[in-house]
Amino acid sequence: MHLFHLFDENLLGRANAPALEWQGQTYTFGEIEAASNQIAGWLAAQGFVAGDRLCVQLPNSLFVVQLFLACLKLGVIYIPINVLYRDREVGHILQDAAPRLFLHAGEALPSASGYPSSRPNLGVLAGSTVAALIYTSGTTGPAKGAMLTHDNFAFNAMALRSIWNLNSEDRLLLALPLFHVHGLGNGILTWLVAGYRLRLLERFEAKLTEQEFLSFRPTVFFGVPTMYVRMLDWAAVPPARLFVSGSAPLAEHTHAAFREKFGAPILERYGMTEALMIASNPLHGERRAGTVGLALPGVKVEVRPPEQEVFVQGPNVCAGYWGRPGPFLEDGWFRTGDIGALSEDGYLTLNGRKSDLIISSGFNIYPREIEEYLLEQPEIQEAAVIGVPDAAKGEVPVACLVAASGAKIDAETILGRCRESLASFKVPRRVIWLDRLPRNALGKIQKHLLAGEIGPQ
Ligand code: MLC
Ligand code: AMP
Repeated sequence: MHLFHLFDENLLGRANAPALEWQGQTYTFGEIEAASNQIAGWLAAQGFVAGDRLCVQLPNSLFVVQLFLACLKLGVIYIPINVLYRDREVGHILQDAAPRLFLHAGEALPSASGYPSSRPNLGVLAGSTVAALIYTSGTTGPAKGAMLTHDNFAFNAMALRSIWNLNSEDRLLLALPLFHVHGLGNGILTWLVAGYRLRLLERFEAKLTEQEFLSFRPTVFFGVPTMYVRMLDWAAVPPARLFVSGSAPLAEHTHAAFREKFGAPILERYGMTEALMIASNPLHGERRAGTVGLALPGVKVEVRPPEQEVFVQGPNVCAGYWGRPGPFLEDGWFRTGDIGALSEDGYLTLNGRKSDLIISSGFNIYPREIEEYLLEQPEIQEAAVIGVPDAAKGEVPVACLVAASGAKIDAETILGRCRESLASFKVPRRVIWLDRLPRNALGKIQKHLLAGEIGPQ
């Protein structure tokens, strides 16, 4: 089944219904449909055919939504790139994905209004057709493009519509970036399937978003924990029926404070780029703080000894990584790299990760990527990056460095270089200079000992 079997109930069947609010304008599903057809015409005129890739590094906008739909219609593989990525990070994705075109803020965007607003013949679409590549940095080595198919997105949207009762009467305020699956898969895809009214923001900015909340009065809100931490500073939050948190651990004290102040029990769920949504606390039923709830209907979750690693199986799991053939699943199961525990009644608790992944404000940071950059600096002999707790962001990266003998270098110079080459959220918040890094008998850096070197913020 391809996605338009689901979308067309709204794109065509409810063409006059208000669909998306963007910068004060409201667009119907029919207007979204027509504009995406024109962009599809423009893409075809650039030579795009099914299977071609399009890389897009743009902030949230109406155009990005319409462009994504246009790609889906032609079977063009949509590849969103984090707007914070610098040349080094973007270059890797462009080399890996070999797109026909790279659209980014530095260039004039296409004017597609000269193309027909009628729908082009849909490409030869099937459930297995790859809809998007979402790059997620591997714990080992550079980022890999998770191949998310029409079936993956369709299953995710139908599952969320069902377990969260998302419907055409809902109003979703979407402040998440559309270059990650939280904003794209749970926000945009589910909106097109459930047909609710969506107000899209370019990004979450505490004061501005508070005003949007008050004026739009959403019934549903999806956020990462950092957003809920920031919302605790708001004077009021209009009563929405559902606040969902994910992408990073939601601290129990944040859950409690939000409930105390705004009377709303945040619903926590668990997802991954490679597997979209995996588990969720129930809409009706016990929302067990500190857990990520129960496996979605149709998804299987196991926690396997000896590492208590979380394994996932289901139609939500992506088709593999772009350009990397070979075993993606282990006896049909996807290894998440997360450590967890399953209660007798099926509630999943996440207790950390096998890798030294750092999640800061919901963005993934792989220390190896920063360490490799730091070790390219001639003045640095050794580098280790670890996550340090942060009240708002969850964790922030800190670099422990050993200077090359005789090198004259200061932290600000190093951090200045990082700011030019790495996305801002990856730039270490502090530099700790050490004579040497703690290593075990095998010579492996003992990162767990470094926290003690860092001391309080
Ligand atoms: C943050 N920045 C942005 C941005 N979000 N710039 C442009 N567009 C955006 N959407 C900038 C900030 O200005 C800051 O720049 C830097 O990035 C770091 O931001 P921050 O430290 O995080 O603070 P803040 O600006 O307050 O942003 C907080 C935030 C943002 C929560 C609004 O971090 C955010 O939107 N996080 C969501 C990430 C996400 O969608 N994760 C889902 C992954 S998918 P500077 O220059 O001042 O440093 C996944 C699967 C699943 O995990 O389960 O969902
Ligand atoms: P990403 O690779 O960006 O999709 O991030 C996926 C990772 O985010 C998962 O493997 C988890 O480590 C983490 N994650 C997602 N949701 C939660 C959650 N509710 N609680 C804790 N960690 C989470």
